[in-house]
Amino acid sequence: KDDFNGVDFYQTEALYTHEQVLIRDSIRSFVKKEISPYVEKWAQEAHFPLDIVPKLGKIGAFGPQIPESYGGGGLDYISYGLIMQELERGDSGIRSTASVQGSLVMYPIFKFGSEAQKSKYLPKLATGELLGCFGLTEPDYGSNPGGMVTTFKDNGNHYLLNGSKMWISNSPAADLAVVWAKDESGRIHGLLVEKGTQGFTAPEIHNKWSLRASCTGELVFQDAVIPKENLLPLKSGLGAALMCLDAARYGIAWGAVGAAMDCYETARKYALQRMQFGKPIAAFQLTQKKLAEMLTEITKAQLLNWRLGSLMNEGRASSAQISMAKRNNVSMALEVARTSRQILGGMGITGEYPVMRHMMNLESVITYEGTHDIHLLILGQEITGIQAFN
Ligand code: TGC
Ligand code: FAD
Repeated sequence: KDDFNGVDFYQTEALYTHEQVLIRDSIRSFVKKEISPYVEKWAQEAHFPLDIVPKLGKIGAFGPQIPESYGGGGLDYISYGLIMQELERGDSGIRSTASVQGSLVMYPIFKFGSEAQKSKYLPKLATGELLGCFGLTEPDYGSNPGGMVTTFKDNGNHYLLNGSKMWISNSPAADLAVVWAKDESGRIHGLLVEKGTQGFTAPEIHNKWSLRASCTGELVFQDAVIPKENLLPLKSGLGAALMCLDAARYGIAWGAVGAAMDCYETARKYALQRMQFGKPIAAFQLTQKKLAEMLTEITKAQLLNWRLGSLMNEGRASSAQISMAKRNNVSMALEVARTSRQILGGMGITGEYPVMRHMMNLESVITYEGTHDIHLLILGQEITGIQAFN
């Protein structure tokens, strides 16, 4: 039974408004009812539960920060963060589905799309009637997306798109892909590619040990026929794609804390029950050290998130601040998951407990949306003014 009741050593709840607490609690209840009872089975069977998509839409998990007039939740950034925290407390793959839909598909259409594109896609994406994906990474261009070789060219009344994208969350199940590709002059643009488009396929990537309850795939374009009205008209360049990443990375900074809280709580409860040498293992100093350090790191990450969320609400957060939070919190969560797994001993490797699943999921989370080291280099550039990527 999922009896999770939060981890809040520094009473951060007092920093939230009444509405933010209500939103958090409603997502927490949703996770207990719709995710926790099933997620272990989904992960063990590498099953993406497509029917969760409209349910996520119904609870407002898609585009919470997008105005209500465009189908979003019209919420502030702390509410958005708390939604991601609670979803990832359930599973990083479920949070991924929500991150991609809201921050990587709805956000670029909202920010860079025409009114016709917004009214055609945003309401259906918000309810989960349509599922989207975001294609930036390519087989040979991961950390360096600016080098991408996917291109499109003018072919009369439409474009022809050629190339491929790799590691795309949701892609095999998606109805719509936001794809980043270069025009004939080498400028990057976003294009909306619908499922069923001639020359377009989205094969699934199998045999993942991570994010097994989320589907991941490729996007393959062979003279794919893209109507001209599907180009996102209001911004081009790599910066447009990176703006979407900022929105998603912010959500991940919160989500990772959710996974860490679940691992910590599981380890704390287990340590109090598990007897060795005639005592609960929680009575040993080494276990207490592990628990105390985990709680300290979770608390620091919660405060970092709250402050970052406040800056986001004021429109004052920088990309480097978002990078610091994504990098710190995901790395923290992975360390908490590994330590929790040790506290659980052999039981820690089984699906009886959520810890190993979170740990394996977080290996993707520390890689996608910019790897741990790429975020360090973003911070290095911010500190020194010197770019050390190449
Ligand atoms: P660089 O020359 O630094 O920048 C190119 C242009 O972009 C502007 N810019 C930004 N704009 C908005 N937000 C940001 N965070 C920005 N960072 C840079 C920049 O000012 C410039 O503008 P302009 O007008 O001068 O052209 O670009 P670079 O090629 O040197 O690369 C910089 C680097 C390495 C930081 C960037 O490429 C990067 O972040 N790489 C990591 C790639 C990445 O994060 N990929 C994620 C793919 S999506 C994904 O993983 C989804 S997982 C989803 C899930 O399941 O949850
Ligand atoms: P590489 O870029 O090849 O990096 C390999 C290693 O080299 C890393 O440790 C990296 O830090 C290091 N490295 C690279 N460059 C430097 C440098 N300059 N200095 C120091 N070290 C460096 N992408 C999308 O577009 N959309 C998605 O929906 C999406 N979903 C994903 C889902 C999953 C499950 C996974 C695993 C990935 C997903 N990605 C997605 C791709 C993800 O963003 C990339 O995996 C990530 O950006 C890293 O790219 P790469 O895997 O090619 O690694």
